[in-house]
Amino acid sequence: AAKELVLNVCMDAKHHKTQPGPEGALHGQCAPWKDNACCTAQTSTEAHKDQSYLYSFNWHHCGVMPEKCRQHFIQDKCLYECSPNLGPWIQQADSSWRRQRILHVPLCKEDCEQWWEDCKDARTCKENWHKGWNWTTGTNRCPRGSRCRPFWSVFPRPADLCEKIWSNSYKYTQEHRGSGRCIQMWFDPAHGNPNVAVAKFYAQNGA
Ligand code: FOL
Repeated sequence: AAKELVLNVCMDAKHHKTQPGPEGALHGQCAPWKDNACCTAQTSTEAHKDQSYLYSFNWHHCGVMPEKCRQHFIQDKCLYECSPNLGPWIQQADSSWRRQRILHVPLCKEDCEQWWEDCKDARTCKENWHKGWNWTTGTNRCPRGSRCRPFWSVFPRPADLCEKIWSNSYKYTQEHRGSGRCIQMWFDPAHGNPNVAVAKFYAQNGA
């Protein structure tokens, strides 16, 4: 009985709906979640903007982020804001801006590796993007003493990127897309949402 409590839920965070449900239309890369989502249409639109009101977060803090890399950050934002299938990994966060967070979501190997591949030449000054920025201008800038370096240097392996950038929201796994054992950031909604079965599996077998 306890396992149902973590299925089909939204985390109690900054912009999430209290319960998942259909959203006529979601914007761009968030569209796959429209039949059952934790994000509103407005949040899905904001997830595509460079300096959205969601977190005032600037992807271009070390020069313009290449488009192919930016798409992965948009997809990460869509999964984070819209997915109703992250329940097994929701934890209390009790930070200033959210009561709950996700921890150790098992990301499919290919999704992590493609993210790293498409971002390896982008630049950043920080390994953990949750903390330690200079916010004096209202958006995040590199803190004193940090230097802009390529992602391949800040995150030598794909696991370093996927795990460290959002404080272990994700866990890098050896599980493959379509296996039912890992969460996909990218999916084709024509075949339904593959993460429904993944949440069920981990609710039953332990996250
Ligand atoms: N994507 C995923 N997968 N997991 C996440 O947890 C996640 N979180 C965000 C975006 N995408 C995500 C939210 N991003 C700050 C910085 C980034 C951010 C939200 C807030 C921020 O205000 N940082 C302050 C510290 C704030 C505090 O902890 O009190 C800083 O010091 O820079």
